Amino acid sequence: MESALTARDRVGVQDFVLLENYTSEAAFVENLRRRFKENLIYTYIGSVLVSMNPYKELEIYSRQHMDRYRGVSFFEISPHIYAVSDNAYRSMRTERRDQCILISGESGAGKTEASKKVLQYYAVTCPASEQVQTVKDRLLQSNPVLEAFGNAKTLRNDNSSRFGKYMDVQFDFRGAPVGGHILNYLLEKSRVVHQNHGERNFHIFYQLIEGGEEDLLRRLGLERNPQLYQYLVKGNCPKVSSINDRNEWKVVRKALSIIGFCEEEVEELLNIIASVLHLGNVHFEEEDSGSAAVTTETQIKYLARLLAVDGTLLKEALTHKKITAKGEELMSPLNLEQAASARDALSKAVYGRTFTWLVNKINASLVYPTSRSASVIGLLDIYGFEVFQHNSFEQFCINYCNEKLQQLFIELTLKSEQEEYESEGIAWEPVPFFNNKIICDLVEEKFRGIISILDEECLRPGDASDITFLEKLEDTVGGHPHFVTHKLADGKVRKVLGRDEFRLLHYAGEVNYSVNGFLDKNNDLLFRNLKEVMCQSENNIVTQCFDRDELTDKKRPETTATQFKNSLAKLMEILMSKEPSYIRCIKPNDAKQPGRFDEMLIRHQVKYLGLMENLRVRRAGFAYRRRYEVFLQRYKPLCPETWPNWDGRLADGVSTLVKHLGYKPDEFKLGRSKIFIRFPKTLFATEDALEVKKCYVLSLRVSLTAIA
Ligand code: AOV
Ligand code: MG
Repeated sequence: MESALTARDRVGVQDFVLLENYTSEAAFVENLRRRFKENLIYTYIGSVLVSMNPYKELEIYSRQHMDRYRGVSFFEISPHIYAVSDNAYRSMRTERRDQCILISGESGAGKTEASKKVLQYYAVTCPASEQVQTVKDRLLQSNPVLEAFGNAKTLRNDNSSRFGKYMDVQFDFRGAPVGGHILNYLLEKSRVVHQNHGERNFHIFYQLIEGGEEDLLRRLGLERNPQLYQYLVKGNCPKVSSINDRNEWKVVRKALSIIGFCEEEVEELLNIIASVLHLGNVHFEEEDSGSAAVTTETQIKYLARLLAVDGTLLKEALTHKKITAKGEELMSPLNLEQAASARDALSKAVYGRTFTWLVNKINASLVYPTSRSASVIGLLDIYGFEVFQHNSFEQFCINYCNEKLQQLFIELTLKSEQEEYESEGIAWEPVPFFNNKIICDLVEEKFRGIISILDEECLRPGDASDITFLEKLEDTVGGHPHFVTHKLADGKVRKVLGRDEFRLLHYAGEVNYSVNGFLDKNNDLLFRNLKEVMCQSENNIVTQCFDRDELTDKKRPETTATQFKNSLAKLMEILMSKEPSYIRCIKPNDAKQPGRFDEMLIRHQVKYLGLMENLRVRRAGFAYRRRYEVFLQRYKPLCPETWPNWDGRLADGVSTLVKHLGYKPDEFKLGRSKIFIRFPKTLFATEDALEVKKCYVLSLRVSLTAIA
């Protein structure tokens, strides 16, 4: 029999708090390496789950695996995402408290896959009735739909989420899922009209073109060749080896009907998707006067049909801007560049609003009027921190969102740890850590944060531009320790940064942002006459997306960044009101390859995710804590007074047990409901004693059988 110690040597420890050398980052990474080699992708830091992306299918998600984790205490069995899911579920049931599962990690680390595993676990293991089965199916099927419309291939991840998603799963008093609700955050709309080299547009476009039936494509006026569409060729990457667009198309079609889309709605939805491709192929030429004229009549014809709008009006709106001068409305012609950007603005608006419509539609299908939700488990899956060669407004928003999530992690892990010591009546030794609040403030602070300054430039009439925005940043936050531009204090220039760039020192690393496009993207304007045309559409989805009230509303809409900031603030409130569980995802290599353990990359993530501090906090006082009943149940065979049953108070039983085991006073503390054990070796010794005892009983049984 392999001794406990050699097994530990081979596969590492399943909880980092058991590491002898727990302050050593090298030991931490070595433990990850050992486990990763054995395909053990999950490891705990106390109750936090660290998950390594295996980049291959592992046989650990079967029904049997799910059953193994049901109702089992966290530390009794090897770490798994199902244990975290089950633990949250049980806390919700027993304590009647809303839960949330926060999944973080950089782009490609495995967040979306993790969130799907959690949802599957609930769908499979929770009690069901016929009606609940429909809810479960719809909850599950919302994923392929939203991924088709909201995910895309980037350089970091072939299936990268380009929107943030928070999903409430609602349970009734029996613990059956009875509904759900999704909140979506800032879709990366710019991808509709432009992709960087090696990247793609949203999956749905390729799925439709590759998988759409012949007569469907004919109706939509589409050819089965993505290369023919301007909006699909920018990244020069029509095919991805890990993606089968044709199969995905079938999956998405089926999912749409399970969610409850009727044929007409699917048709109207696809009309919109096709119209975006046609819009991309609308070209302009310059007339003698310098103004733009549409040269692609066929596209306009298709657009008029698919969007159910007046073609002539649309053509005019694409090349003119309505202005009001002295109470009179005038059509002022656009030049080539302006017309192209009006066209792209329309594409982005149409796609972005349709995406929001889709989320609302899914939400409506997840409401069951007859069922009452008792409590919820929220699942957060956002876009991960990302750095490219070229980073713009989108990366700025995405990375800011990750700062906020990290901030929440810091606050809640430290806070809850402190609270636990307090409520158990145990003295606490604080641990120093980097608090990224300073970076959140730099971005979001009122009046002098980056977003405020950006808004100010967006509102300022006159010569405001991306460059004046950068200058204003230099004036206002130039001295901030996490903000850098090419200007040095002594008037010299820093060569590594361009004149149109600023650098933020994020918790997860440095990112250089190019300010080009910041103002436009933040304003996100769509000319009024284009809106008017869309409001007259007879496509039901378009009508719901473009509300007439918008035309009469004189108030300036909030800027993109401010909307995002406010929605994140609301999200933080929602999350704070729930009991959190954490899944911290780590990406093992940049090549998306199985079996590759890139130490540098992993070390960096361990560092910025604050895992070492997390561990230190967990260990600062006591490495291990167990509820009295759990501790007693497991170790009572080791003491004649507690075996087979202890009738007295639990605390006294535990006290008797540890006295018998010879625990020294500095090795443990007894709280109100839990025993706290300072050193892992104490618990190891107790575990080993239990092992010996079991072996002894076993061998005794064997020899007795032999005698008989
Ligand atoms: P992300 O959500 O964290 O990135 P994903 O969850 O999309 O990352 O994972 C990226 C890819 O890694 C997936 O498409 C799978 O191929 C693989 N993968 C991840 N987790 C597992 C797993 N548990 N088992 C097998 N393969 C896995 V981003 O949305 O880009 O921030 O923005
Ligand atoms: Mg994702």
